[in-house]
Amino acid sequence: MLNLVLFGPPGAGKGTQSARLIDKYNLIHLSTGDILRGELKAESPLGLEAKKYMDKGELVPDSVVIGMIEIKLDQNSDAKGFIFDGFPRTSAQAKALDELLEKKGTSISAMLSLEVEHDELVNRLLNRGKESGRADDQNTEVIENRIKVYNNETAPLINYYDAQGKYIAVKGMGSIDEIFDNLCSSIDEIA
Ligand code: B4P
Repeated sequence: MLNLVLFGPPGAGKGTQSARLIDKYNLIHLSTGDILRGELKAESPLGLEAKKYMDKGELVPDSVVIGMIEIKLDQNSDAKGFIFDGFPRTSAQAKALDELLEKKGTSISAMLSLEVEHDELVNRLLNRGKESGRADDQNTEVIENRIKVYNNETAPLINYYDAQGKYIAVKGMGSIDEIFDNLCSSIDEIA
């Protein structure tokens, strides 16, 4: 199986690039952000609880997102592999993911980390906010908090995957096509 963690700060292009990678490599896309927004739209109890955190740019509690991923893995037991987009975001989530995959006799193949400059992240998110109406993309304070939370709680996962020999840095500045090519070159070396 090819199991990829697509990693990077908010606005790095994880969702954008995942949409293309799943077609090329025939993988299942698991985005915790998309799943949470789906719950929010359906106004489910989980979605309403998650909204409190998402609107402030804070992380939703680990137990909630780990449970969501477990359900999705079980629903896709015949998959050729997965792209994990926006998950894991904490060390508890990374450990839980390793355990869930081990139970299924598989593991993470690589963690691809998109590297993008701070000002470019803010510009991309504000642009998306204008086009999509996403509440967490419209307010500069919320965006800065998401980047701060990423630096404090999520970026340390680079060390976690590096220790397993799975961390690959990928240049995330440039056009969407150029970044896609960068990602494919890295994947083709390990696939
Ligand atoms: P996510 O949905 O994961 O959102 P994100 O990290 O902000 O976006 P992403 O990185 O996918 O966006 P993309 O670059 O593709 O999370 C939202 C919230 O959900 C979190 O703040 C948190 O509250 C919660 N959450 C999610 N997962 C969680 C977890 N595991 N644990 C706890 N909480 C969790 O796109 C950004 C924009 O840039 C797009 O408009 C795109 O078109 C544009 N773009 C992309 N590439 C570009 C390029 N090369 N050039 C120009 N524009 C580009």
